[in-house]
Amino acid sequence: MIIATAGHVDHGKTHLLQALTGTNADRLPEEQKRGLTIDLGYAFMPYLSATTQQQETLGFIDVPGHEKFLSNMLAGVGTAHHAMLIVAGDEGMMAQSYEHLAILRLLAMDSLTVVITKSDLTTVEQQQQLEAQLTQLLFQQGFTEPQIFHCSAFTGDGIDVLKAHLIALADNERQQQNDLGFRLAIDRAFHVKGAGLVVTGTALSGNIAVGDSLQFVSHHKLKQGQTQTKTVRIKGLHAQGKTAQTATENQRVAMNIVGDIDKQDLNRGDWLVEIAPNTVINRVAVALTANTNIKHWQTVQVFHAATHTTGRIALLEADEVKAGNSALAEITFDSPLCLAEQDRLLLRDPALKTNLGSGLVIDLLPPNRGKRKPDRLAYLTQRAPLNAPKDIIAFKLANKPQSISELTWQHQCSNIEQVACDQVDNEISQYGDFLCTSTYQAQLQHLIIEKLAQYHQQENDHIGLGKDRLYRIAALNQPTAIFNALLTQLLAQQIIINTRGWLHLASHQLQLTEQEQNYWIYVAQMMQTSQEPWWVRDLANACDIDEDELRTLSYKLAQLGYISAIVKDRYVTHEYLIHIANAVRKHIEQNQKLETADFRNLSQLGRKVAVQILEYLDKIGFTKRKFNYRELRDEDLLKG
Ligand SMILES: Nc1nc2c(ncn2[C@@H]2O[C@H](COP(=O)(O)OP(=O)(O)O)[C@@H](O)[C@H]2O)c(=O)[nH]1
Ligand SMILES: [Mg+2]
Repeated sequence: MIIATAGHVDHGKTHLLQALTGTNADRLPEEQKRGLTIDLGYAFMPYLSATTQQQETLGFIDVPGHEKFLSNMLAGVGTAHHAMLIVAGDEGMMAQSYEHLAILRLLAMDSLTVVITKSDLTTVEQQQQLEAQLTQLLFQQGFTEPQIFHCSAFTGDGIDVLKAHLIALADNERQQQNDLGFRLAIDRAFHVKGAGLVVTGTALSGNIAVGDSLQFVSHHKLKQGQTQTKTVRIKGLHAQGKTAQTATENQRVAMNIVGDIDKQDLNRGDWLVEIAPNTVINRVAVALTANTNIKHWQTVQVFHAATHTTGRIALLEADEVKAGNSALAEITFDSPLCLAEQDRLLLRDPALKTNLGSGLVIDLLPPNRGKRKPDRLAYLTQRAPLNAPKDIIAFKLANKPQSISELTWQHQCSNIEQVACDQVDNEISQYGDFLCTSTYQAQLQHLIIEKLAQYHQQENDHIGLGKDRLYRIAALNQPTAIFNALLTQLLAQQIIINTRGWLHLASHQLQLTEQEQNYWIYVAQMMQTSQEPWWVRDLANACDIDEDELRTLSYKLAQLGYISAIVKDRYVTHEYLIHIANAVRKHIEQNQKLETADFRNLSQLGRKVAVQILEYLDKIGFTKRKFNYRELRDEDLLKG
């Protein structure tokens, strides 16, 4: 376990840690000369655990109290789950005591221990008075069970009682979730003679052992838009200040690493992780807790773990959030952060130097559009109170199919399939990288059938449509792997039929009467006499059939897929279409594109009718128009 200190400058934080651990955490020469903490310091306290009956170690991060070094203070408390607020008994609460207390509240520390120190300088009455004042203040701030201790670093008064409390706290720490990926927020890097590069930091989650490999995520590289990570190997480890073979979450860790990496590549706030994000995170959705009034599009400083950036808050529900309230928001970063879901961001006003609030990350990939649409807000409202990864994953799956690789880094969890299957009542199927519930599959199949029926109603002169186009109208933005699998099922069940490459409902199947069949043989022969598409009127004249009668027959022939209307009333035979499609396919395969002039050459058609056919091929989704040329869109269509 790690406990971070907090409190006003000169209130005795560093001396208290020395009394608890014997270590002076002010390690920089300048700090020792000035007696002032500037950067983070570290100290360790060995103890015998009552639960494990083993020698364990409690780690401390000592932070500077001076407001000038607040970003260092935040890098310290940003990675710890437990804090100790230290207040000098002779001075009481001062500016940074209040400020740090607000930060600890906003970061939702698992525990807060309050220590009134320098008891050798105060009377018992003074101590009792301050304790009463603090109890009230803490209660107002939402700390319902404040633990307040009195001690002196000079006389040792109260140190043993405080120690016993901290040990009990460590022994009761929440059960570790060992299936999470290892994450280390780097705070220092240096060279050790003979060993090489060493980095230190706080392990936020997971386990690691000597010999393991990790991915180095650099904020500098993220800024340049690079998500590519570098692999490093762990040559040696220190956990909680001692040589170790393994290290685990909530420990201070020092690692001797090897890899294609130099000390100057490493900066405070960078990461060593087991599972790196595969995308740059520039914008996230958060559950916002406001500490002051917050306005829409306000500029903010964003602190995360041991790093920080600037950005803006987009409020999703109103133009302003009042102090003390919660709201849904998006935060856009000026430079990307390496985040996981449920990470907490501290938000400060860069100009006023106040704590604006905090944001709990609830969506790492918010949609580009419709961030304030009612269904999006409803989704976020339901998502916000969920805590455990298994509950969040179940919720996401109930909403839509999920990519396993995305869930893996979003939740830093390497056995997503297992978690998903254990949790969701609904049966889960896997299609490629996607997981999907049976309810969702049923919904999507239903939608495919519904869209196809609609299509039949609207385009009653055509038998059906190609797979690509059906995907676009029925399963917009859904994973193609799932769509393909479901379509295959529908085809196998003969709910959907594939006739000459056209997909249509089984119910949408016609048959020609004997007379119509005879007409069709005759019409088909006539159509073969010309390479040009036929207008119904011309065809009726040529075949000597009543024009209206032929028009009705043509609809039916088109529904059956024998002929196709390239524009209203103008038809080509299916064979002709395949012949044209083959020529187009071949041309595009050889030349990557097809221009109108090329098409006229290969079809030997006049300009007007050539354009009609080209536009028809676009409409059915065989080709796609770009500028003045065309590319293939669904090359499986019209194969004969
Ligand atoms: N009398 C007394 N002085 C203390 C005690 N703890 C710290 N101090 C003094 O308070 C000053 C600030 O202590 P320090 O630990 O550096 O405070 P920090 O800035 O909160 O880390 C130093 O001059 C210490 O000698 C204490 O328990 N009793
Ligand atoms: Mg200090």
